[in-house]
Amino acid sequence: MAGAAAAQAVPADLPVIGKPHQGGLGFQPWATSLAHELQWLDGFILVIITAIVIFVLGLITVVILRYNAKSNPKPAKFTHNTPVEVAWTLIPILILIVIGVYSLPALFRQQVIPDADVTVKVTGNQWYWSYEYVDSGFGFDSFLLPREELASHGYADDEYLLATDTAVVLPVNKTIVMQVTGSDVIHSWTIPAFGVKQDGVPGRLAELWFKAEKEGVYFGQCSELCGKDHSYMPITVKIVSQQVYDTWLAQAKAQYAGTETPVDVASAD
Ligand SMILES: [Cu+2]
Repeated sequence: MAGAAAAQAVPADLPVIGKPHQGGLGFQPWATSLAHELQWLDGFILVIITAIVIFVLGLITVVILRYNAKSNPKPAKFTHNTPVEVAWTLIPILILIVIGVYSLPALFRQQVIPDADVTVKVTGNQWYWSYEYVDSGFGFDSFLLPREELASHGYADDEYLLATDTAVVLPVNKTIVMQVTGSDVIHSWTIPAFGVKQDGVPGRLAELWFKAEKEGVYFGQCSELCGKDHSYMPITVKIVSQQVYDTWLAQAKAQYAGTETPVDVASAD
């Protein structure tokens, strides 16, 4: 069957990297500089807020112990203390500036879209994703794999609700730009390990970019509540070597030629 042709170009032993784990608390391993940066930023801000929480708890403890009615029967009556007020205004401003100095450049690196090596338009539909390889003139839809079809597509049992029948295949270490939109309601396309998430809004074309540094399988899920099957429209991305990508691309062009799935946003109901 021609349908399996392109998928066969992708090695079956691709490591699964971007996947949630039972009981997991931290981030998925990062696979792009964007994800690395935002995970670092998360740790950095965690240190700051932990220090603030400990400091405030300390102050409250001092007040409880030293200024309760028993140990301080005659309370002071003053209402202002200028040096303290200046300090509690300036110090938070300084903390916010420090956070801004590190977080704003990270934000700009996500939002300034570089020139793409590969551009893919992704459209959220109720309830599946459509992908168009706009440089190559083909596209395909991507549906949730039912439990009983996971094994035949090379996925593990616990990848139910993550694996799709057709995966987005992209080359490693190349700048990928995803143009994200929606055909009916707002959806949101994300791959946590890439540090990207973008709402797909009907009538608008938003963009996100990433450069994945590790070959592997990465999963995401629609992240904007979009109706009754919102939880059943996962995202599967396979990052492969340029050589494998070229083979896949040639076969995908043949397989999906003429099945481009342009979305007429104006007529969406
Ligand atoms: Cu959704």
